Amino acid sequence: MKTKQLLNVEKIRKDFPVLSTKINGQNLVYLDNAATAQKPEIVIQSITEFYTKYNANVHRGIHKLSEIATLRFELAHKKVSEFINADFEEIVFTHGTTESLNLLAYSLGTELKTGDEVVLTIMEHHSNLVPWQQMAKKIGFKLKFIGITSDGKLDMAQAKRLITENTKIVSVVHVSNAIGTVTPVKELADLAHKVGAVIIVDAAQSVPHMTINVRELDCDFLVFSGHKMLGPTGIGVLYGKRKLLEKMQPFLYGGNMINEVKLEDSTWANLPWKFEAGTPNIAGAIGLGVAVDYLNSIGMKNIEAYEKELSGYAHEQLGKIKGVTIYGPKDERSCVLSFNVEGIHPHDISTLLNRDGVAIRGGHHCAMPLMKELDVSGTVRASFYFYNTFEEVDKLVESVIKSRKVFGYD
Ligand code: C6P
Repeated sequence: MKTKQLLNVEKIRKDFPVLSTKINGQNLVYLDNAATAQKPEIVIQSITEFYTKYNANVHRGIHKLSEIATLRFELAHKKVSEFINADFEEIVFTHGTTESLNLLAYSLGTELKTGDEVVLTIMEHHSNLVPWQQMAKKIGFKLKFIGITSDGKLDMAQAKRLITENTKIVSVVHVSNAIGTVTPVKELADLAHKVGAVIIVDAAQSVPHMTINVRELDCDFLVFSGHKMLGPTGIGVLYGKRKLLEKMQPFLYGGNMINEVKLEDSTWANLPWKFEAGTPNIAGAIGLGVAVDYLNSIGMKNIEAYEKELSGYAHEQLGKIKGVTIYGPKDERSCVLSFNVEGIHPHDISTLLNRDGVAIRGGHHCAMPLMKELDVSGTVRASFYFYNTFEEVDKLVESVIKSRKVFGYD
């Protein structure tokens, strides 16, 4: 086992109440962080505090509680905007990545016409595929897909061929939730901009794990979910370049997003409120702001470096087990590790690992086209976060070896 520790993980783990849970009499080994991350005590407390001390609606009442709630809600916007180096007006709160992508597919897709092309990758999560399919059927634009190379990287040679004068939108996953591939977003942004297209980045699996600077990436839109980065469920983010958000039509209409309403027509509020119709998830937003504070206190650079070591170690150890195939690239990868054990279905591995208290995900990971490309029905996926330890990787490895024995393999 490696001893190098870039973070004081033992201390960090004390901040996460759920990590001391026992499963089947064993210590929980939580390796399903790509599905959702655990929450530190301060995030949980911030939500309780909102409901116990200053619960009120935002942007409406003149009373004291509403004033506090509004200030804290807007502070959460500010924290998130600074976290990715965006301006305050460029951050819209949604319910999550899925809603952000639906908003973009609808609002941008409506502006397209027959013959226009939208370029995706075959690695997309269903939430960056199905909305585009539906809009393509309605509007008549075409979908094109960038494939992957035999070593699991995005096929950039194909990307260069597919992004043409007909391309209006490029929408790509930053880190594959299914095989951990990191896509070269800046290079794709340059290709898209050269032909006058906009680029959308699904950053659900990157924002929690690495420093994201939207100005450096030069992406036009970037979306992510709060719950994968220590925040609560039901809160997510849509970043958009100000000039593009200003031009875009709202997706949802109603209270909070208007400037003036007459019987026959209405005008819209300023950014970002134009895209936040109705009562928002106030507690969720405040919790996300506190999650951002927590991540900053650890340092995204430290998180990235530690996770690289940890998942590298897992890659190396799992790779030594007979019958194990690991998917995705060896380098330029994130801390999502997808594998299969010859002769054993991913769901069976998940069940056996659960007996040992090891929580992983088995299945298609909402990326069915990618599974088809890999010629598998699904994979076993261990996904790490900075509170995971090298001992937990050892436990995962032991448990996989044990599972093989249960199935009669030596
Ligand atoms: N992936 C996983 O186990 P929501 O559900 O809206 O918070 O996020 C959707 C989503 C979009 N893009 C990517 C790359 C994702 O990984 C996810 C969520 C989870 O992999 C649940 S399927």
